[in-house]
Amino acid sequence: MPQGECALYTQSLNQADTATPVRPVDYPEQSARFQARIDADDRIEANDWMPEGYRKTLVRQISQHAHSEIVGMLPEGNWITRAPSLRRKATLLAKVQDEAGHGLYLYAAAETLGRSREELFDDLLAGRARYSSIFNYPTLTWADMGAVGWLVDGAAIMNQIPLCRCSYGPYARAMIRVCKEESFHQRQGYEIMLTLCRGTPEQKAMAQDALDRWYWPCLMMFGPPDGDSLHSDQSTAWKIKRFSNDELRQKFVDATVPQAQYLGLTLPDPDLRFDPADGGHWRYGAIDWEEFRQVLSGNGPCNRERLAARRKAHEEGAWVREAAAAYAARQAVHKQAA
Ligand code: BYC
Repeated sequence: MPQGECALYTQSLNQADTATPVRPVDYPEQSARFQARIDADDRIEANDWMPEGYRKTLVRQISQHAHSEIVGMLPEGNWITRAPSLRRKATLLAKVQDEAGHGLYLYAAAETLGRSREELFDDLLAGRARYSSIFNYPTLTWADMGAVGWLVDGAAIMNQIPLCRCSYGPYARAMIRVCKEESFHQRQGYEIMLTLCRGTPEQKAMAQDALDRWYWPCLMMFGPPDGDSLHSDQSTAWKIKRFSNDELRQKFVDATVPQAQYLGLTLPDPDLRFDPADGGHWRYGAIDWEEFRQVLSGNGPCNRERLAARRKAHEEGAWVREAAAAYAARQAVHKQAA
């Protein structure tokens, strides 16, 4: 396959290249040529030369993203058996299955950078890898399915649309389909909220309660404030990131306020105010960054439960992996004999 045409879902990467040992230093001339390609908005492909820092940053971000999708199935999976109607159940089931698909595209994209899915998954199960803070919160009522779809998927879209233009081709291409599906997820969540808000006073109160619990953690999804962001400067120079954490957070708040108003719900932020400067923005109050730090340190409401659930699923799926490997080995023997 010629350079630059590496397809995402194949095993056809140039094996010699991916097996190249990690270089202890990057080469200044190659680095300068690489940066020039980035500056010219060229797409970097799996077999292209890249600085080790770029590779590592991408493996970190893409694998964290993949883990988020897989762990993110748990809070919503919790409600599949209790959805209030067949239509709601079918839609929620489809959404949760989509998240599994996103995880798979993303693990495949990370594999193009030379780390296997097994290694990445081991990192998650051993607690060495991160996944999004948001999935460490519980889903307590059916209204949470509305709030998660509307706000969590809404925040995900805000963050992921710019990733469709990320400099690394396989990641950017994976994001295109992910974003289309996230749009459907966001709408299904908003429609649940709308139905509850047009229902009985009890249903509307349930929607408000879900909004109260999910709003602030959703603002934290965008990462620490720009001044505390470790990776933003380098990731921006490499065009992995196109907007800063705070810029995306502001866009999200600006989009969410009118949506909440339409629902007749109140955002749980007494300091929220409209600022006409700079084209008009909704300025938000102080975020509790201590809560964010606690969740990242493993002390969120559901951190232990989430990892335990993933470990259990992994152990219970061992026989499927073994059967698939045995089948593949037998097929290889048949192929050789033919
Ligand atoms: N949670 O230097 P910074 C979804 C970490 S999937 C946990 O700003 P960066 C969905 C960060 O990793 C949603 N950790 O980092 C799925 C770093 O620590 P390390 C997931 C966080 O990478 C199913 C440290 O804080 N989306 O929406 O430049 C159902 C410093 O941060 C978080 C993605 O993964 C967090 N929220 O920027 C429904 C998108 N924030 O690694 C929905 C791709 C920060 O040095 N990822 N940290 O130990 C990104 O765009 C970027 O990685 C981030 C952070 C904006 C998240």
